[in-house]
Amino acid sequence: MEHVHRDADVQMEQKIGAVYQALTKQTVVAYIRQLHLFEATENLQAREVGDGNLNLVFRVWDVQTKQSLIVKQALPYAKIVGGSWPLTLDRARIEGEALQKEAAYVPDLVPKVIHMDGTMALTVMEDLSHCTLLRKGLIDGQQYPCLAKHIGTFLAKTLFLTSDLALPSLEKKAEVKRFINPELCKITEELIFTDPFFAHPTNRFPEALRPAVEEMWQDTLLKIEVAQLKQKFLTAAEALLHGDLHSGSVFVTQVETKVIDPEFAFYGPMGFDIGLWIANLILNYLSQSGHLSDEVKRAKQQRYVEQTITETWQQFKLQFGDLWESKGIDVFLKVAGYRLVYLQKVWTDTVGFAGCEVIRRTIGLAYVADLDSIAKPELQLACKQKCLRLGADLIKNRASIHTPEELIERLQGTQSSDQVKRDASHYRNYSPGQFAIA
Ligand code: SR1
Ligand code: MG
Repeated sequence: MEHVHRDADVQMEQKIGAVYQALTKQTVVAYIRQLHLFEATENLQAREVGDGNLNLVFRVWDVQTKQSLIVKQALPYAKIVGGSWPLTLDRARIEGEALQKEAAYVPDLVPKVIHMDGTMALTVMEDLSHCTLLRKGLIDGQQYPCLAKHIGTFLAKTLFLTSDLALPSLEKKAEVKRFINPELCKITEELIFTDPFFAHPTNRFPEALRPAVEEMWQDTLLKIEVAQLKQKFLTAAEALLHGDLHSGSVFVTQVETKVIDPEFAFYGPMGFDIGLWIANLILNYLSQSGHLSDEVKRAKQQRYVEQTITETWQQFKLQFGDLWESKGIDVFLKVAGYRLVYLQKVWTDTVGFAGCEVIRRTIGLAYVADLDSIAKPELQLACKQKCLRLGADLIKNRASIHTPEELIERLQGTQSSDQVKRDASHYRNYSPGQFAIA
């Protein structure tokens, strides 16, 4: 009888993978069995562990040996919305190839790819369950001493070495072509650079925030600046970007940093990756009055986030400069002063893109736990109000925010206790219905 079951298993395993099908925790085990990645396959178990917006993520492990791995599979639609938002499966190829590309430059800072399957739109990779998702760690008030150095390194190497600064022209154009990613770029064009700045149905925010949001929608000067940032995102093929470098795309321990999820990878402006990274640190910073009520602890955690912003840029600048000297190929790289001008332009873009990300994470479709898990509604609204103000400030004034220190001054400016108290007491007058997300 048992051999009949085994034959049926084998037949099912042979079928899985022949054509695309979304995996379940049963079929993922059958799929993994046929790859012979585990020493033995009788005791495999699987669990869906994905909490992202787009994909299925399974952890598969051997109950006996504890050996484990991760299977990430693209669905033919955006999971956050459902079947009404179809989405290309090619993003799994992009993600796998981007991870391999990054591994060539920063092998210790990305998960190891074990297997890729274009038909099933999946990547099998190293299990990082011993790490914490950075967003969660930061919300919980944790600090990670190596983080800024690691992310600065990741950014400097991946951005410099994939750009025209380091690659011969034909090779770089071939990479632009390989990483053309129109459908995922369109998500960013809409969700970061368009919808939050207009009355669009994808936006989601509490009614009580409407006056502040509508005021922002009236701000023509802001819109002109956002339009220019969007234009840059649409056209500036400077380097191979991660494309979605937020704190939910980073796993950490006290000594390790792993950047995951580059399915949005494409050739775009360098400041976009750095800006998203800094924006998500800012979102955490601005949320802390909703999480840490102890003022001393909060001040300490905010200093840590400030340092992480400054150190990331310092590391990026330092390592980008070293690569400029050692790996640069364009003759203009030897012209005195060009490096400073180049980096200043990347910084200005960074500040503007950070502003757009802060705003869209506050009122757009893809919200963040930093803000949305703040339990007291009036505090959550006060924090969101600060995010809107600072986001618009960064976008409009990016050309006069010359350094991370100047950015941090603006960040600290949002914390004036008078302002926070004024915002919170203002929202205390709202009825419960107005706190609900529309
Ligand atoms: C429909 S996807 C929404 C967001 O999730 C991804 O992580 C990206 O940030 C995207 O903008
Ligand atoms: Mg993601």
